[in-house]
Amino acid sequence: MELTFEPLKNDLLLRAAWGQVVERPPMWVMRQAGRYLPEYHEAKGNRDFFECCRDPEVASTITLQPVERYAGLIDAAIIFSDILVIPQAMGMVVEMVDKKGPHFPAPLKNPQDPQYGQVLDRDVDVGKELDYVYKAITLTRKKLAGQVPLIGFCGAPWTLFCYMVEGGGTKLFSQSKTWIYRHPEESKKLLHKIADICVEHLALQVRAGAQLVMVFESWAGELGPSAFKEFSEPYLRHIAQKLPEKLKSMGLERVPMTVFPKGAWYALDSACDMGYNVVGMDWLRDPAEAVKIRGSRNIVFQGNADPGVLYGTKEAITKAVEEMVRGFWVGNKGWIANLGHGITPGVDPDNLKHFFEEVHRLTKSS
Ligand code: 1CP
Repeated sequence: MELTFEPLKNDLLLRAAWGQVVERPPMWVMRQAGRYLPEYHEAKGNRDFFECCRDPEVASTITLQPVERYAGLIDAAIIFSDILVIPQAMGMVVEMVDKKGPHFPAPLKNPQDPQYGQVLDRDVDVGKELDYVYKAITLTRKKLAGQVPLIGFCGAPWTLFCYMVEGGGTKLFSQSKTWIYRHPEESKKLLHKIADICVEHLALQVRAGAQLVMVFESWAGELGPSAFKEFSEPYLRHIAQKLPEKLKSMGLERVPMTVFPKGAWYALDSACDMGYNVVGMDWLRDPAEAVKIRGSRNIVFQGNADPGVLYGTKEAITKAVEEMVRGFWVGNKGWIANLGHGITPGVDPDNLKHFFEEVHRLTKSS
């Protein structure tokens, strides 16, 4: 059964993501609903992060904040949730420690850890475990009333695997590397299990009202080219292949799919052939070079200014936008303007406004 919502007044993001010629590039930024916004802190109060995710009213309010603040400039909303809801649905405890980030009190130590078997054997009822995400999406679609499309997302298997074995953020990735280089087969079993849950979670987000889905492979760049081929790419491909099949079986239309293999600059060429419509890119890649690598393929790029430029002057921001426009904006298609990673805490929200205005100014007449 397909839910119905008010028709979109601004469908620029969806047209661009399908590879169509558009009047200007759509714009949004990763982590746009978050800590740099004073209204985010106000809405969150002293509530726990995951408590906010689980409350559809709060989650939808926070999702809408950047859409309201940047009305007329921003072309998408992204549901306020987190990639770590999947490990939670798989039975793991994840806490969000203020100012520190995610913490798993009991990460998966090794394949002999009884928890590893339990996580693998568990029959996860995603619809039940993550029902609050779908409720938040449906409520957000209603509140958006067609202003802009709503993006759903999940973490990619390799990135989620890292959190599940490290127990939180890490610089060394020592546990993740121990797993893949000592226990490759056991690692792959877990990656496969996560990938199937990703498909299910994305499909249910689409059923609830998500109009584009994005897969965040934030730790792709921790893998070298051959390890990426072995431990990340197969699972990204699995998601891109299975999601449309799953949607079809549920009687739902396809939605555009984005993959963001952060840091895996060597994999750009193969990322263009993984079955996604949009490939997200960090700031280590020159836009014009990326366009050359893409060649004639009908793939859309998303990115890629250094998020740190928003700490800079207005002139520095303008220069960063000019570089993107020069490299990415060819033939009025193939680009969704964004940063190369999430917007960071401490950025002045007016600098993001300037970023959006400059994209607008530099592309509207071309
Ligand atoms: O506007 C949005 O994008 C909001 C939705 C959103 C998304 C897409 C949040 C809210 N998190 C994410 C994805 C996410 N979460 C990623 C992938 C994108 C990326 O690479 O940045 C990752 C790696 C996480 C894990 C996570 N959650 C971290 C990173 C920790 C680390 O290892 O460096 C952190 C700090 C969080 C908490 C979180 N998630 C979202 C917000 C707004 C916050 C901050 C919570 C707070 O302190 O209030």
